[in-house]
Amino acid sequence: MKIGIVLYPTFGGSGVVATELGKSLAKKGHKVHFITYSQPVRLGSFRENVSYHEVAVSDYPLFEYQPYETVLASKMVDVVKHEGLDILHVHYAIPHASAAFMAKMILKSQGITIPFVTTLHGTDITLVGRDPSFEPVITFCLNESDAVTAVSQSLKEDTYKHFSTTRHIDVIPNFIKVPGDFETLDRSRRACYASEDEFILCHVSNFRKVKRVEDVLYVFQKVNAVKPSRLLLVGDGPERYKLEELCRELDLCDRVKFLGKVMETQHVLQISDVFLLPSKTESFGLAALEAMAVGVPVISSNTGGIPEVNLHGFSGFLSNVGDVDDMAKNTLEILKDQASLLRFRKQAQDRARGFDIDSVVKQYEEVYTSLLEMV
Ligand code: GMT
Repeated sequence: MKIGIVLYPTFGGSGVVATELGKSLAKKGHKVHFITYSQPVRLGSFRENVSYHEVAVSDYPLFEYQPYETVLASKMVDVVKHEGLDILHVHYAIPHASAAFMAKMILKSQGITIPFVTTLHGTDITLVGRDPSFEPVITFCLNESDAVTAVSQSLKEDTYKHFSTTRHIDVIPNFIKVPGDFETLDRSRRACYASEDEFILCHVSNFRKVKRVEDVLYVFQKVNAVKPSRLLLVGDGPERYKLEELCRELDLCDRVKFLGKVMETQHVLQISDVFLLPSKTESFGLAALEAMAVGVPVISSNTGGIPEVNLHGFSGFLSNVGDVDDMAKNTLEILKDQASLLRFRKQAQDRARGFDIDSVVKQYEEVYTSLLEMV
């Protein structure tokens, strides 16, 4: 198949899922065309069956806001026509689904039929999408997409709750390639961040309000008071400055390291003992799955789709949003002795195996095939 993938090229979960999906489809022999405004961060170097088409928006002085959606739709038309695409798969509803609809209509007027799949990732429905200024467009796009997928059952239910649509939504979860047994992974860099008797707690996100990274600091403070530990914070975003201030207030600066945007988060995760994800809302929690895949148990909130990934008492623990006392208590339960930590590490990795990339990518291929059979 020739597949066009439209995505946000950044470190965000939707971009990571879209890029890894495209890479995996290309490995299976499909021709994959990424369409977005800059090279996707996880795409890496030159690879077979993969092309990247840049959407370049000119900076006309007339426009206060550049019309990205229009340029994107034009680029989709161009790539579909000249590369002979069979299907478009857009990740994140805004503005990718509406641009895809426009491209589809333009192509139809030229006698070309192209179905498009919209994958909902979370904030496009739970935060941004609920903004009344977007609602009519999103509802329309959900109804007009040839197929809609959501990354968790919880996101599917949220979509029905917030938008007046009854269209069918397939749940296709985030996925991961589990590397070898966690005990064989290289932990030598651990010594750079912690002494042998200290634990390493870790958090990875885009430091937006919804991630509640301040709770990570509060949990860390409580854990560190009982078991000397270090905290590694990966990522960057709007809350970073406030978090640095909070670190100073809590007198934790010498124990907390802000690592910034790290390309290969696996390297940080595999030297960690516990991963913290206290989000206010989270449609799936890809960051937690990435931690579990390298044998790191997860302390998380019990919101959105997280309980579909992190199993309470097995791959980690779940607490109510904001309940930092419970999160700290649960972290200490995991860290209480080596046997407990080892058990949780093994269980976390076992749980991650349920989201194996090969079986999940097959589910997307099935959606494509069923649409192409209808064309
Ligand atoms: O988590 C973010 O803020 C990034 C966001 C995105 O849209 O890129 O991630 C969303 O999509 C991921 C991939 O499907 C999910 O694993 C995340 O849970 C989801 N984030 C939220 O729902 C807050």
